[in-house]
Amino acid sequence: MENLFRLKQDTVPIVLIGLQQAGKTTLVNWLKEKRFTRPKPTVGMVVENIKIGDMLFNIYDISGQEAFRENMWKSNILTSMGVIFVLDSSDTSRLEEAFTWYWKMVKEWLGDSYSDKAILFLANKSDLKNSLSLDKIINKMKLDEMSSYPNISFQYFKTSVRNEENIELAFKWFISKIKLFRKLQLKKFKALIVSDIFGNPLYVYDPDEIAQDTGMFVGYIKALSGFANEILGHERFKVLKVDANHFFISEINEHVVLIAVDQEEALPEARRLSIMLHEYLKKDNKDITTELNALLCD
Ligand SMILES: Nc1nc2c(ncn2[C@@H]2O[C@H](COP(=O)(O)OP(=O)(O)O)[C@@H](O)[C@H]2O)c(=O)[nH]1
Ligand SMILES: [Mg+2]
Repeated sequence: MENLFRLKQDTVPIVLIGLQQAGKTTLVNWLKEKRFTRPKPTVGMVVENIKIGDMLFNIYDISGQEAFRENMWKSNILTSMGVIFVLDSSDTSRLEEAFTWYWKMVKEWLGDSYSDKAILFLANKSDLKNSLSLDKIINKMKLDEMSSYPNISFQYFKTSVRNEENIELAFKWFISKIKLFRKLQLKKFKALIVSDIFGNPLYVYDPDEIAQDTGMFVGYIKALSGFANEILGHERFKVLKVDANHFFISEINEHVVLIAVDQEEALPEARRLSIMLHEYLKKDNKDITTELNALLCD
């Protein structure tokens, strides 16, 4: 029997954002195939599972189109452990636009209540003659101000996917930060309920009786109806705040996973576990009880 032990490790949700044409998809392709490509524009969002070092990343490559930014960037960022922001350093005409969105993310979406987040800033296309120097980018993007966000680990690199400049180095830094956060976020779950889409429970861990009864739980499931507007690739999720608890609810195929955490900083870990549970439930063997008990109660 394949076990859920691997739930304790790996598969980390990461968001890749930036304006169109910055090189996001090219970077994903390089991570997958170690070669430089000329991808077609990304439509909506593409999710890729990519192994880097000993970590499996669940990378959300989100279209830079304006329509997607507010919705898709925001909700994915809040529930991810790290963000990679890609800038086309040769495109001075859109630097201002990149500036606006970058700081919207930091100030409005991450805010100061949010902790344990890594932001990797890539000043990409450094191989192009007209690309701005790193100093200029730091200056124009006001990157020095990132030091006033102690809860965000921030680092920038001048990169070229084309020449493979600094890509490995940048990911080395990123992975080391993510590993640190993972450790800090464990053990913050208050409840975990897995059900079918009708609310019939397959697994219930709820020592504090937060969900109280299945009826109430089904109520939460009903709240999922809003999902229709928030489909994120193959994954549908929603974050609700009820009293002191944050609920991460996700629906994939015919399963719903509901995780309650008392601190929002544990939401990325909730998302990570949810993704893995859904992957596991897709398989024939649906006996999750023993191993989830071991995971949550040890
Ligand atoms: N010269 C150069 N071109 C790049 C680099 N990275 C990506 N590109 C090119 O920039 C274009 C847009 O890249 P893409 O990944 O589709 O951008 P996205 O919209 O951010 O996903 C493609 O033609 C890429 O080949 C780079 O480091 N140097
Ligand atoms: Mg793309």
